[in-house]
Formats: sequence, structure tokens, C-alpha cells
Amino acid sequence: MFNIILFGPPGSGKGTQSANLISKYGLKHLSTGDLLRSEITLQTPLGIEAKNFMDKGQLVPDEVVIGMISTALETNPEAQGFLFDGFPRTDAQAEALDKLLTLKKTSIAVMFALDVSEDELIKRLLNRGQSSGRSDDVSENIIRSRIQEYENKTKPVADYYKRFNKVIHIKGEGTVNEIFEFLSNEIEKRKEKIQATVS
Ligand code: B4P
Repeated sequence: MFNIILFGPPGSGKGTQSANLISKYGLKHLSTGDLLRSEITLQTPLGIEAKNFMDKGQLVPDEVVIGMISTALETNPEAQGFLFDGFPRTDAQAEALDKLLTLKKTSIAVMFALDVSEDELIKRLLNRGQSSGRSDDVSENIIRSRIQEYENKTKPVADYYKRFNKVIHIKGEGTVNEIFEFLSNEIEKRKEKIQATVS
């Protein structure tokens, strides 16, 4: 199994790059943002609770997202590998993910951290807000709260994986194709190393 985390602030292109990566590498895409938005659309109790946090630009409580990821891992036993998009976002989520993957006798191969300036993030999200219908993209105040949540609670998660030498920083500004090429090159290097160790 080859498991990847795509990490970065809101609007850094995690969702955008995930779409390309899953089709190239046959990974199962697990986006907590997408899972939460589909719960909101279905108006489930979980979705109604999550919406309160998301509309304020806050993170949804750990137990909610960890439960969702645990179910998603259980319901995809045939996956060749997972691409985690927007998860983990706190140290508690990172620890829970490690435990869940250990139960499946696997682990995270690499975390790609997309680096994008704050001005560019705000520009992208306001731009998306004009057409996405996402309530968390329409106001600059909410977007700034999301970036603040990222700085306070999510950024330290990279230090958790740095301890295991698993973090690669990728310049997240440039065209979507250029960034995809950087990511693909790094994946190819790691896949070759894993194959060499196995054979
Ligand atoms: P997410 O759905 O994860 O989304 P995101 O952080 O807004 O954006 P992403 O980085 O995926 O950006 P995208 O590619 O779309 O989170 C939403 C909310 O859900 C969170 O705020 C939180 O409340 C909740 N949540 C999710 N996971 C959670 C967790 N684990 N714990 C707690 N709460 C959680 O790109 C953005 C825009 O930029 C797009 O319009 C795109 O077209 C554009 N773009 C992308 N790449 C570009 C490029 N290279 N150049 C120019 N524009 C680009």
C-alpha cells in the first residue's frame, strides 16, 4: 500500500491536485471536506453539527472526523493506497490515523505540504466563492478565520511527520500542471525506493 497525505492551508490546492493524483496512481481519495459537505447536503445529524463549525471557519471536532475516516478505511478494504486530503488537521487526528493504519498493517509513505502565500490563498478562495456555493468561501473574514485555524492547530501537524522524515514541501504557486509534475516526480522517486526494498 502507498498512502499519501496532501497537506496545506485552505485554498492551497489540495482538492485540485488530489483529482489528478488519484487518477494517475489509482489511490482511494479520502477528503474530509468532501465527506463533511456530503453529510451537510444529506442533512444528517453529523452534517448539521459540522455546518455550525464550517460556516464560522472553524475546524469540526476531532471525534467527528476521526469516526468518518475510520468508517471510510473499513469500507475500502480493496484499496491499493489512500490519498488523505485535508486530514489529519490536528495532532490528535494524526495520532488516530497512525493507529488506524497500523491496524491495517500499513503507514503513511509521505506528506506533501503545499506552500502558498496568504494573499494568494485569499484571492483563490474569494474567486471560488463566486461560483462554488460554499458558505465558507464567500466572506474574507471567514476565510481569514480558516487560515488562523490552520496556523494554530493544523500547521503543527507537519512537525509530527517531520520527526519521521516524511514531509516534502512543494511550491503550491504556479500552474496546476506544474505543481502536479512536482508531486508526480516525488512520488515516482519514492515508489522506486519502495520497489527496490521489496525486490
Ligand atoms: P476542505 O474541503 O479540506 O477545503 P479547503 O481547505 O478549502 O481547500 P483545498 O486546499 O482543497 O483547495 P482547492 O484545491 O479546492 O475544508 C473545508 C472545511 O471543512 C474546513 O475549513 C473545516 O471546517 C472542515 N474540515 C475538513 N477537514 C477537516 C478535518 N480533518 N478536521 C476538522 N475540520 C475539517 O483550491 C482552492 C481554489 O484554488 C479552487 O478554486 C482552485 O481552482 C484554485 N486553485 C487550485 N490550485 C491553483 C493554482 N495552482 N493556481 C490558481 N488557482 C488554483
